[in-house]
Amino acid sequence: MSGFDQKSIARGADAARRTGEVRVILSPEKGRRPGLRVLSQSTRVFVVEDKLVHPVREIQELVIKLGAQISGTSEAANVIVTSIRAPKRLLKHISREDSEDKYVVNPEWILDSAERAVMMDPDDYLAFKSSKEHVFHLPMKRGRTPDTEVESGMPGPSTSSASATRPPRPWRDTRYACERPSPLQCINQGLVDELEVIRRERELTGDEFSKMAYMRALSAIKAYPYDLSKNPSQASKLTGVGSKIGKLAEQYYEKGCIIEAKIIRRDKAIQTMIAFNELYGVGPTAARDAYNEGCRTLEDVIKKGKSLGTHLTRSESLRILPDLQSKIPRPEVEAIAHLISRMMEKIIPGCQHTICGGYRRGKPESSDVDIVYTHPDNRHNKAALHRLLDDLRREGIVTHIVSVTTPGLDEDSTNVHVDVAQIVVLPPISPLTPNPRHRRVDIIFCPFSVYGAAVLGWTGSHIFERDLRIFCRKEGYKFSFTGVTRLSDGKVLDTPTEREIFELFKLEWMPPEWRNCDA
Ligand code: TTP
Ligand code: MG
Repeated sequence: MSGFDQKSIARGADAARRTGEVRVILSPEKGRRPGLRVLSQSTRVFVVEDKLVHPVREIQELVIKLGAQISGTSEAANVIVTSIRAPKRLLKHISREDSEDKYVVNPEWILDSAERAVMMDPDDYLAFKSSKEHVFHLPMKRGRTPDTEVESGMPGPSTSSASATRPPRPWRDTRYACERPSPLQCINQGLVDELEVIRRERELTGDEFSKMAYMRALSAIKAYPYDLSKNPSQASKLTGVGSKIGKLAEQYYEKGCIIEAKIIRRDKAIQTMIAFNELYGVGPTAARDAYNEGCRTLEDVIKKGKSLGTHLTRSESLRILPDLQSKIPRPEVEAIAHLISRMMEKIIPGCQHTICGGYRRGKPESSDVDIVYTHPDNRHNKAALHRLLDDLRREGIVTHIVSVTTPGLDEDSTNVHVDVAQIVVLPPISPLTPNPRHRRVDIIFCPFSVYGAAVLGWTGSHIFERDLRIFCRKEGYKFSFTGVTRLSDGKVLDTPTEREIFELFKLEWMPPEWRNCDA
């Protein structure tokens, strides 16, 4: 049981003690994955030395050998290993909070995991019963009710289109998410939610490779319209699901959960980073950096100037934070779009618009409002959005303009002039919003010639968009919400409607309600 340098363990532990870092990577060769991954990489173990029968180094080495990490402090760990059976004695080594909130298990958890070559359920190895109910849970996906019973292939609760109730075509095992009808809630949603917990952890801890593997797998399962509980081994046969995630699917149907996801759900560090990540303007990397720099509350993050770009003052950010964190029900999305569109109509009559984003895909609640505008007469284009913002500000509807950009310089864009404004609005008092809240709104104004691309690009979901871009490259085009470029001659094609783009790419039409390829 060797190959691990004692000094590196001590160094990692010291570093963790100093920085309180979440991730302490202690593999023998930097960047190399352990050959045997029995425990998961998201598992960070702190070993309490007192009363241990085995030398602490041996236990630590075994933890690393099995693919998990050693934490130098109990604070940085999500599993605490101890032979102590008396809670009072344990409190000499770790805080009460850690003893109550984290998995505190006996060393047999590791030894049995090693012997059986599978991560054992820490709930079966608790050092003692905690008197406290565990309070940390990953927030469920926006607008989702936990454990909702769903009928196979029901796309979502709220769309008006008749196509919404039935998949547009029979299921086929295909590689690209944009070819697979994917409902808002699928028949195997419980499994998808568990895999999403792990995907999110990989995203927040910066493991891009593993994140992509979970993303592809959960997206393939999201589209699979048959009940996997009847045949769990079927999961690994789906394109995009490897044998490792296939095994996790089997574990899910055997045990009712994925053990790694269970540990992550109770991981306060991950919960905290998720909360940071949900702040406007804080990506997964910034969330991780903020945590590693010692931020523990949203206020800490805002004080560090990490949220909402640099456009709002600290006190402003804190004041409107609770509003921005709350989700927007569909009727309010519609009311906000109506309000803005009425003003747009006054500026340039004859404008067209589509409410895109999650709303268009049928989500019952959204975190923002995404509206794409156009006008058949191109003369109106350039000033339209700026005039709209002036009017909205004058009426007191816009409270903050976070950014106004004209994409075009980055390599993903065409040279087509498209304006994008990220704003915060405060709708007027009305029967629908007797206590109005600040809401985030993205407004896109594009030429009529690329309206289809803009609507398609802003409808999502993210995985749908990602695979759409890969799919269209295969067909000889580059897709962006600023237009479709033919790669052979660099020409930006006229795509005033979404359907033209599907036809161009030889892609079967996908109704928006069936583009929910993310968890
Ligand atoms: P979002 O508003 O970020 O996401 P959403 O509307 O799907 O969900 P919600 O607002 O409720 O959280 O973006 C809208 C769509 O635009 C998104 O589904 C896909 C597309 N999009 C990208 O493809 N890439 C991006 O970087 C962004 C910001 C959006
Ligand atoms: Mg949105």
